[in-house]
Amino acid sequence: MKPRLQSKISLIAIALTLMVFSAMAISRSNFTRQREIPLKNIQFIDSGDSAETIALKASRVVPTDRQLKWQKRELAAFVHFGINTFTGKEHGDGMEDPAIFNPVDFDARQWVRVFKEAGLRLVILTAKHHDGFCLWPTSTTEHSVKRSPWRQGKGDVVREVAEACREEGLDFGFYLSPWDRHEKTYGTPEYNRFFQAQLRELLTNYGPIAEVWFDGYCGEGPGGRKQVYDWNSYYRLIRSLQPGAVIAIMGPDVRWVGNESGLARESEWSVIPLKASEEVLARLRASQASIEEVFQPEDLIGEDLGSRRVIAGAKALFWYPAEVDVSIRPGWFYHESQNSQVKTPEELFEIYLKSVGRNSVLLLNIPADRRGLISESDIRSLRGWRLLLDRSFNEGYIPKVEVRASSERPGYEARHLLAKQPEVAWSPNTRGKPVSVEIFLKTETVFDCLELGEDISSGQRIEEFTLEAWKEGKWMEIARGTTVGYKRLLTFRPVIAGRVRLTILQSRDLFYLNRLNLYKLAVQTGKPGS
Ligand code: FUL
Repeated sequence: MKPRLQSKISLIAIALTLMVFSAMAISRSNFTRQREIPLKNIQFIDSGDSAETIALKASRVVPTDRQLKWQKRELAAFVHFGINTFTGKEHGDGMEDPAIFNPVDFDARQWVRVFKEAGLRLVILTAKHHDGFCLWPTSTTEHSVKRSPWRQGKGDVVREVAEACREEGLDFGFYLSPWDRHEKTYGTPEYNRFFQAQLRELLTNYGPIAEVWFDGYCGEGPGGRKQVYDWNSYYRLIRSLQPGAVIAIMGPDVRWVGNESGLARESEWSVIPLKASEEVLARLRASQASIEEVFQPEDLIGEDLGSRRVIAGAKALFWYPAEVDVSIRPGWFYHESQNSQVKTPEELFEIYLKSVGRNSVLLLNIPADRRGLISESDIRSLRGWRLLLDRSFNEGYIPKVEVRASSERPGYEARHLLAKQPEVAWSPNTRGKPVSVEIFLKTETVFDCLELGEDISSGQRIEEFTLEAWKEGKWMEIARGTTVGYKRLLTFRPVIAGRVRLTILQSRDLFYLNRLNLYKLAVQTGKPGS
């Protein structure tokens, strides 16, 4: 070889080596940067962020402590009770005479005992509905229990329910309708001060409040006036007086699932875009404002709120989980005529699968009747429902004897999944390709439901998975899903097998799976893959 050619070749070799090394350095620094994205309640997207970086940022959005506590309760009771209970209406017009409110056998302890027995862990009471009648002796208006014959005008429904909850170990929260058809100041700035005063009373006089529920309904008040609600002032007040309370629906902590029929989405993301102006986002990012100072509520009813396609266009991502509110009866309030239309235990079970089983919290409305009690028909359904839940998720649990994963990280081994509710999650050590875990059952058994869960204190990361059963010498797919989140239940036609395989086909980063169980349900759900 000629010396000149030789030196040319060595120059090219040096250049190539340098290129390879710098590419390795860049990819290593990218990797380090990605690993360094801290876990946060809000992540901001930069204009140059790739789809991969956005997915990584999404994987690092986590709930606040109050959101985590709220999610772990899974089940809550909603109680619509008030003037409508006595008029038979769903929406009062604010002209009702307080004298008609007289629940002669009122017993909050009966309510709470019934709810506790059903497994509900929080009670949300309609302290004031759209008609403006207050269930507590407020100093803000005369339109309250004070002017009713009940307990000679000395009663306080809010106090009795809050105390009964405390006695039984349930949490307490309230619904306070911003729309007020009785209050004369409605539709003027004065009304915001009136509403704040009502909030202040409820937030200071009744012990710890776990949830404040703001209805989105903004109807007309006296003279056809509409109110411009000063949401941010309400949020600030709640945070200052009850920092542990989540603000739901028209608030920044918990979103409305988008329907009142007990149905969450098949793909229910708790990480979704935070919509706000550039200026607001800049202030949030610079910690010059907090979320409660700038959050503007809106109804999110679209089918896809958080897929990669949706987050690709986001400027910021935040943790905003879904709550499913649905009534045990056709109406929200008690109507005797609907006693034969109370949802059956089977219907409630189906709702459970499609709400709690789809990464949401179920807020089940059980209205008190005119006596001030939960009626017998509703109690019967709740008891039947609890029986089905216990028979399915306790007696129907299929024991596991061995677990083998294709990939696992020290400290997050798949064997933890042998427990029904592991303390430690399984997490793989390989990114970007499918990983699977094989489960060996004690014996060949019939099952028809898969339960999965992610440790959401590390975010929601799983995007696609399949479940297969080992049948006649080969793997057969029996279920397929997208999101998991806090809890995912998938039902399918009964399968007999002794060995199954869960494959996580795609995730936004290394995931933390902390629940993998199989069950034989006490109810035939009919449809596969719900
Ligand atoms: C709606 C209200 O108009 C209903 O009466 C009920 O309170 C429901 C939970 O929210 O917006």
